[in-house]
Amino acid sequence: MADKILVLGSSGQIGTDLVESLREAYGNDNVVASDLREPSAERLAQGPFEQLNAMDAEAVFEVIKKHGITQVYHLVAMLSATAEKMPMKGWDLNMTSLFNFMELIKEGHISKMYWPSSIAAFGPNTPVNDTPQYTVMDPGTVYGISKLSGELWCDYYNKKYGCDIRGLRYPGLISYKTEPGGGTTDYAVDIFHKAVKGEDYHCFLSEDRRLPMMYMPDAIKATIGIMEAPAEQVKIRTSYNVASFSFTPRELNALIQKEVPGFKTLYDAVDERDAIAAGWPQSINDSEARAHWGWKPDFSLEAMVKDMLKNLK
Ligand code: AKB
Repeated sequence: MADKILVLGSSGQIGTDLVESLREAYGNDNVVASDLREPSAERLAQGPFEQLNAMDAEAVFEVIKKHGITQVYHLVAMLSATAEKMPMKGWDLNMTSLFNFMELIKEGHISKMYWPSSIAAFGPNTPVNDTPQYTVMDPGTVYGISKLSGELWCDYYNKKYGCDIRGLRYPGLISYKTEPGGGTTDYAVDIFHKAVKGEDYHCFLSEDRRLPMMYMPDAIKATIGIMEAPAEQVKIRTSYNVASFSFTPRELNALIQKEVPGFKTLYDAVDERDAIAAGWPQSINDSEARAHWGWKPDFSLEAMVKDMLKNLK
């Protein structure tokens, strides 16, 4: 029987690109997009869509049964900056939606699930450079606490009940199709939108704040890669470190300037997101993901900058 895939959060930054790639690989009708928000007319025309609240266990179960869903990509989350403004809402959304689906796997209604973690699961006492897979994890944000807790629950459901749940610790993700919403790493997308409009960018992180980042095509490759890997190769069931490149706002600005002469970034809008970023790693060691299931990114930092500008123009 062909796999039937449900993508939750399909109108978000990752979901938009992921649905497209999954539909190319599995066929439009085998990938059900879903989101709390109403879909665009374009999205609706491309294939099945369900408007769904991932917190509503009954509604979720109905959608799973209606479409005979076998695999779920669960991309619903409140990101770091927004969750700091509404801690209990962030915790509730991030955890309740996860438990709804873990219970469905446990009861045998679906066979495989993807649930992403983040570099936010690390914290101020984590080694900042070449951060290993196994290390101190003391997240200082609600989002990070929910990601670390979720990772441990995914591992528990795997060990205790044999649930096939897989995850990646995403760095900041850069994409041109959909803008991110509510994250600390969003500046690395916002800056490109200003550059192509010929405007200055007022950055909310300080100029030397280095963070690990990844271009969306590589994030999609990693996401589908871990889901398609044979189960025995996915040896880590909390979540895998994955890495691509790291840069500071100053370095990104310099690379954009090479392509867009006259572009300028000003550091006059630094806010509380800079303190969040200060508690995160600067670069990530992903040797386990490379060794276990063959992860390898394609895009260099320079290639990403050129591709972003080309597509946004
Ligand atoms: C955020 O900035 O909150 C996210 C993340 C690193 O998970 N992009």
